[in-house]
Amino acid sequence: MSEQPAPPDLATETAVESEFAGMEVDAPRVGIVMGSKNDMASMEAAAKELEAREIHHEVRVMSAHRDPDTVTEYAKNAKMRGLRVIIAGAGLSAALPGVVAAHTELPVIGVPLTSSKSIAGGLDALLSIAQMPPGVPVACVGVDNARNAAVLAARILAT
Ligand code: RP5
Repeated sequence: MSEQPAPPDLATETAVESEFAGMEVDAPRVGIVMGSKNDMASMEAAAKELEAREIHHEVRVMSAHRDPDTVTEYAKNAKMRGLRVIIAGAGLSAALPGVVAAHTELPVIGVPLTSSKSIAGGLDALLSIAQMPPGVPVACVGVDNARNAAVLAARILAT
């Protein structure tokens, strides 16, 4: 005797439907944020890499120091909006990746950037991003290596 397929669990289906209600089908999976429009020249390498891999992403400029409320709101809503990974680039006292990580459970990849006021070739930003306190991790790629952040984001999405 052939086995009958299990009847649909309507409660589960309804719960799943409501979870995805309002979420765009092609919502961005990766958010690329940076502390200044002056960071765009370095950070566009991440966007190019994601484009080449046909990974839907969005790009925003927001500073942890200059626009703290915007950063908080963005990070808090990121998961609900369908984002799976956030790439955050910043220079100098590069707080942006850490502040984003403080407000979301999504993986955050920090990109330390050089800027006109950097010291020690971007070591300031590198340490700001890498030296997160225990319990609030931020992955950190090399200085100005936004492309690697996108490659890592792609690998996270593939898991
Ligand atoms: C950081 O300060 C930004 O990420 C940028 O790398 C650096 C300098 O910002 P601008 O003065 O060039 O806007 O917040």
